[in-house]
Amino acid sequence: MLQQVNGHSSGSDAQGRESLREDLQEFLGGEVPLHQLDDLTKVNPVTLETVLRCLQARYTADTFYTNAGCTLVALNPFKPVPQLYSPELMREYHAAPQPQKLKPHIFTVGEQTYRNVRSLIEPVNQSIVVSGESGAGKTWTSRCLMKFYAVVAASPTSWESHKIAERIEQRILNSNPVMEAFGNACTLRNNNSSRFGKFIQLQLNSLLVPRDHQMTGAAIQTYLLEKTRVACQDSTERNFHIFYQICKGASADERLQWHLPEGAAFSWLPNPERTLEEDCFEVTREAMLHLGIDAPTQNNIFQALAGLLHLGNIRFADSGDEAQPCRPMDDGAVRTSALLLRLPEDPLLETLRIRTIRAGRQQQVFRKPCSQAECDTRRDCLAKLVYARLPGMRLHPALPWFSSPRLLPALAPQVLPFLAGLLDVYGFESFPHNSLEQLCINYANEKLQQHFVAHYLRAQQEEYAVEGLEWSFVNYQDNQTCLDLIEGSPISICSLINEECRLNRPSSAAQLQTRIESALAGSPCLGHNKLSPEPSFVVLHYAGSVRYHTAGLVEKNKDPIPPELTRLLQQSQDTLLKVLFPADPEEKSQEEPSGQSRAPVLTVVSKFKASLEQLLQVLQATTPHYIRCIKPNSQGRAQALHREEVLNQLEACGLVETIHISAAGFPIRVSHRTFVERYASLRRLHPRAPPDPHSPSPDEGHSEGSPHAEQATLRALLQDILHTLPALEAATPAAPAGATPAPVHCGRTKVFMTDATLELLERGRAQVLEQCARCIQAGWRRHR
Ligand code: AD9
Ligand code: MG
Repeated sequence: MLQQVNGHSSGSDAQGRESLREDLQEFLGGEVPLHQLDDLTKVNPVTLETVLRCLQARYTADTFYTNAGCTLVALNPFKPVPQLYSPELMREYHAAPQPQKLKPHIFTVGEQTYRNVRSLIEPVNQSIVVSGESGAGKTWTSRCLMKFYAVVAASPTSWESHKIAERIEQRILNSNPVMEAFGNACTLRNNNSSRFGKFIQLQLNSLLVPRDHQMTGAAIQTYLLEKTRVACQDSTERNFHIFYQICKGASADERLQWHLPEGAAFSWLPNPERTLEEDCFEVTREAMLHLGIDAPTQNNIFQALAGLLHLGNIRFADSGDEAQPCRPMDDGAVRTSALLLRLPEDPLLETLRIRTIRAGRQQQVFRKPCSQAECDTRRDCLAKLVYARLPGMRLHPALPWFSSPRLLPALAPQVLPFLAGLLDVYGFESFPHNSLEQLCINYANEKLQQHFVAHYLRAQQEEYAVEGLEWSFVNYQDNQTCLDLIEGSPISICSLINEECRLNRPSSAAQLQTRIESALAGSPCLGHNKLSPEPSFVVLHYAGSVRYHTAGLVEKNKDPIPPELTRLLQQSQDTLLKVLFPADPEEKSQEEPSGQSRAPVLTVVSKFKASLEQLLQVLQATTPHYIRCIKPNSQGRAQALHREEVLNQLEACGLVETIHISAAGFPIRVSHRTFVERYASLRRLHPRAPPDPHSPSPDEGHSEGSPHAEQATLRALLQDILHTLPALEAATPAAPAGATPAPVHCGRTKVFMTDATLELLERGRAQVLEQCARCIQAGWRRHR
């Protein structure tokens, strides 16, 4: 069997290897059943297959969390597991002397983060990066961690700080349902898909006396809301939850007031018959109230949302004459939306249908009727403009720190504020049709993946230092090439799309495709674009390949806001819209300037890139903790783990690779004792020269039986065994020419080696056993 395993002979190598691994499972820690292996670095050897097998065994045993070195793997249970998130369990992890000794859990990560912040020797800002593909459980995980902090960090000593903590706890917990109602939607991949990224920073103040610390504030930074969804949804998906909530949850009076009769059809409300657990209007209202958004303001918000729904019903028909504006097909929709947004009806219609441009030396103002498509674009733009400013998504400007700043100075003299950040962004996604939104989402995921790999490598270097190993560089899969393709300089996908915006020239989707494909042809991450009916390009992301359609990409990247639209909203009589769109005191930029005098455009992509860089700077200044969410199946079914889907995710996120890196390319790690017990017999094969009588014996200077003496003896035996390796290698019958010597490192407590070294040792051991067996047989024969 070992000959096969050596890989020098047959095509059944893989099977041979596998069976050897199974045989060795016992020796390498296999006494522990797979489902009880808490840490994937203990799976021996670490391969995609063994990691998957371990995760599968644990999933079947309803164990959803597993450590993987400094990462926690979280399998989505797709079913309620309330006992896993109870306040009692939170307190248990919080109170444990060594929470890492408890079962792997997101609370271990939460507690570790909390303790690191609290460390008075060297407190460092911490962050938890939750990643995984769409629907894997990132938002769920972040929500539970916020609850955890609310429970464990809000145990203040004084009444005054108790009041602060209570307020913060309430606000933190209540921000979730509100942000999810306004920023999440049902997509093909997840019924509650986050359509924005969020980075929550909890301010934890270490009080020197007493040694305790409390949550004294929180800030939420949101990233790139997919606002196009307000006005444009795939027929199989839905708009943001909040629209369905108001339509389903409004009282009879409110229905009347908001013009939402039961059964009314709205073109921006696809799939209204589909009811989700997220459609809970009461929860959102209650949470808004806790956040300080009072009932009248809420009423204004919901009325504006209803106004947007009616706005979406406005359709235009071409007048047939370029000089004449398009006709609205339904006056009722115009009237109702104007009424609900408290806008003057005629200016609303005029703004949607007529463009004002300034041109010529005198900058004369011209009024140009819009085409039907332009009218639609302006209508959509108006909706996006309003939606993106509504409180709900924009919690941060209204409530920059949830705690009242007035209360903080009272604590100031003893306060050391540190931050624990929690990042939950939209997961990697690939749909049948992908546009700028997916490009940005996947770009963000590439950036986070790069941060993860870089950090992991660093962390491992530290571990080797502890084990006293000399660091030798391990190749790991870096996604820099893909990032270069997306954001690199001087030419990348982003730069090309931005250039199109800057030049402001008419260019077709097909031209953009050609430009990208010819300028970036050298990138190995630009996929082969097989014949596609629509202009597109393919990017080979770390998590899979995605085809991006180029139609509308440049326009979306410009995200132009015709100044007339803002001006129109400034005329609103609605108290909320008046605050959101204050009148411009200088009455500047009233008309759209002509093409030549256009100021440099700050594109969606460049804004997104800047905010990502800012985020990464924050992350780099923290000690990161990683939670990698895995989606067991794409149907959202409990107790179903689809091997292929999980394998893809494991492969994509480089989990196995990371575990390998964590073993510095030495996936086999055994304690000194285990190693000596198994391979001591090898010394018979190639005995070492007798020790120099003048050199000190291993246990010299230590009393017999002392831990030091035992350790020294072990080390001496270990060296003897390692000494046999070159001879074993030389005796390998078909060692490939120029094969590198079997690498092995002896750390302070463990021996680190590769698969190849393990095989070599095993072969030697088998030889010894064979020799022994022969001797015994010969002895028997002689005896008979
Ligand atoms: V996206 O990138 O925002 O599209 P997420 O955030 O990764 O995605 P989410 O947290 O929304 O996924 O989880 C998807 C669904 O899985 C949830 O709505 C729950 O129904 C389910 N889920 C996730 N984690 C758990 C859990 N720990 N226990 C039970 C869970 N159900
Ligand atoms: Mg989410």
